[in-house]
Order: sequence, then structure tokens, then C-alpha cells
Amino acid sequence: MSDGLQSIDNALVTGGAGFIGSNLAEYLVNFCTVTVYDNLSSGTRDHVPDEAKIVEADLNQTDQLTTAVKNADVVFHHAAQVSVAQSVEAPTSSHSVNLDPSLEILEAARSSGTRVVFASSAAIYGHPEYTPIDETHPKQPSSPYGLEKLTVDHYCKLYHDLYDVEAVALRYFNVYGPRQQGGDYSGVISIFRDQARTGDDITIEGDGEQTRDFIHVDDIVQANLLAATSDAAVGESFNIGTGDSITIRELAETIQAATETDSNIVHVDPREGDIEESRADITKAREDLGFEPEHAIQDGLDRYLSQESN
Ligand code: UD2
Repeated sequence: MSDGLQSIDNALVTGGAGFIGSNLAEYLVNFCTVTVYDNLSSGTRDHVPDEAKIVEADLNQTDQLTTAVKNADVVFHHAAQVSVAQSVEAPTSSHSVNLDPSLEILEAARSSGTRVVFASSAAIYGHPEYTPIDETHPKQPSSPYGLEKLTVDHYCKLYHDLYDVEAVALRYFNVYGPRQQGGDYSGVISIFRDQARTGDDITIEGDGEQTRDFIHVDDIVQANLLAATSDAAVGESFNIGTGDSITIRELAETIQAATETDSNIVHVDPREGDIEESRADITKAREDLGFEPEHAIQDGLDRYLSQESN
């Protein structure tokens, strides 16, 4: 992996103080100069590696954003309004964070030749018609967030086709790992982990038969490096998951057992509009990028639960 990275001198990570962005920045500082662009609204300065430079600015500060992109060989665009629920609550503010600045990044890259790796999402598919979900699966997002991700995902392809911008979209499934924030957007794994640690009930929403494809953030970092360095990535989009799924009940039981907690597993109301089944078909990423997730769920969970800096 480090071989390909030698072609990168300067990397820009938008959202580099957040969950996925900071894990990525931490890895990248070993290979190149890293600039983190973040307004620290949900991310934390403590998560930014000491070696990285921080530009503390909003995404809508277009001049700063454009300059930062033009100074980089690759921009990893992770800054976003990341809450699905918030996008449903306040679509216009979600739109203004997730759409226009992404277009500005592509526009800056158009003149500078910077490669753009965009953090897209499985949310673009909406309720799956079949699983595993491949990249050609119908796109019927069920939230403004999903539609925003889909729009930028398509813009990436269009900027490649029209202007030769080296843009790549990575469609993440359910990501977990250290530094996933609490609150609105904390994924179910961090919620169950916290409940197990504090001895509170582990709350399964619905019957727990719904499935998800959970991927450890370290594998997401590897996918980003491949997207940044592979010729085959350019102008393409890739599903990034493990290719396997488990039920939420299995997840609860695994975390309960692994943490040896006294917490009980309880069932609460199902989430309105919840997706029943989700699993990525990662054949394209495997074949075209050489992507191979290292952490199957059991191993990734063990790793996560033992990681102190969570
Ligand atoms: C994920 C992404 C979201 C979007 C979406 C696309 C996360 C955190 N969110 O939403 O951004 O991309 O996929 O489909 O990755 N659950 C419980 N108990 C709890 C919390 C959750 O049972 O205390 C269930 C929940 O009802 C759902 C499952 O766990 O069935 C996963 O929930 P989630 O919020 O971690 O992620 P998801 O798939 O809704």
C-alpha cells in the first residue's frame, strides 16, 4: 500500500477531525503531508494527529476550501452533515452542507488536477430490492441525506466524464470503530458498546432480525488509499463493506458476551422506515481495486471493544 502512496505528497482530508476522517489522517501522516479541513463543529481537535496541519473553516468558506483543494494531490472529502435524522428534520441546511461545497471541491479539482475521493453511502440505495447490493442496484434514497450523497456521487462521475477530473465515490455501508461520535449519529455498535459498559439495557429496536454489513474503519482507510492511488478507480464508484451481514440480535448477543456485561437485552419499538436487510456486494472493489477487508465482524468487534481510545 505504501508504494502507491509515494505518488502523494500532499493530502487534504475534509472532516479530518471527525470519525472516519481522523482515522484516515492518522494513517496518512506516516506517508505524506496532511492538511485537515474541519470546522470542529462535531469533530475534535484532539482527534487530529499532531503532524497534520489544521484549517479550521466551514465548508461554505469557498475561497479557503478551493485553495486547500488546489494545494493537494488528493482530497478525501469526508466533511458532511452526517445525520440521516437531521436531514429529514432540516433538509435545506443539510443540503447546503452536503451539496454545494462538494461541487466546489470538484470545481477546484477541475483546474488543479487534484484527485477527489468522495465519501458516498449505502443510503443512496434506499430500501434494497435485493441483496447483496451491487453498484447497479436501483437508487431510491429515502432521506435527503441519501439524495445528497447520490447527487454528489453522480457529480463525481460527471466531472470525470466531462472534465477528466480524477473523482472516485466510495459507498460506505455501516462503519464502526474508534471515535465514532455519540448522540444522533452514533451507530448501533457504539450504542450497544456503551450500554454494555455502563450496565444499561441493550436496546434492540424491533425484533432484531434486521441485518447490516458492518465494516471496521481500518478497512475503510484501506479502501480510501486504494481509491487515491489506483488507476482503475478513476470515474468509478464502489461499494465498501465486508460482503457479509449479521442480524442486530446477533450483534447484541455478541457484544453482551464479549464485554461480560450484566446488561440485559431488551426490545423497544422498531425505527420508523428501518431497512430490513443490507449487505454489500464488493466484487467490483475486490476486482478493480484489490480491496480486501481484513476484519470480519467478530474479529473487528474484538478489535473495537479492546481499543481504548474510543
Ligand atoms: C446507516 C448509516 C446512515 C445511512 C444508512 C443507509 C450509521 C450510523 N448510519 O444507518 O448514515 O448511511 O445506514 O442505509 O452507520 N438499532 C437498534 N438499537 C439502537 C440503535 C440502532 O436496534 O439502539 C438498530 C436500528 O434500528 C437499525 C440498526 O440497528 O436497524 C442499525 O442502525 P444504525 O443507526 O447504526 O445504522 P443504519 O443502518 O440505520
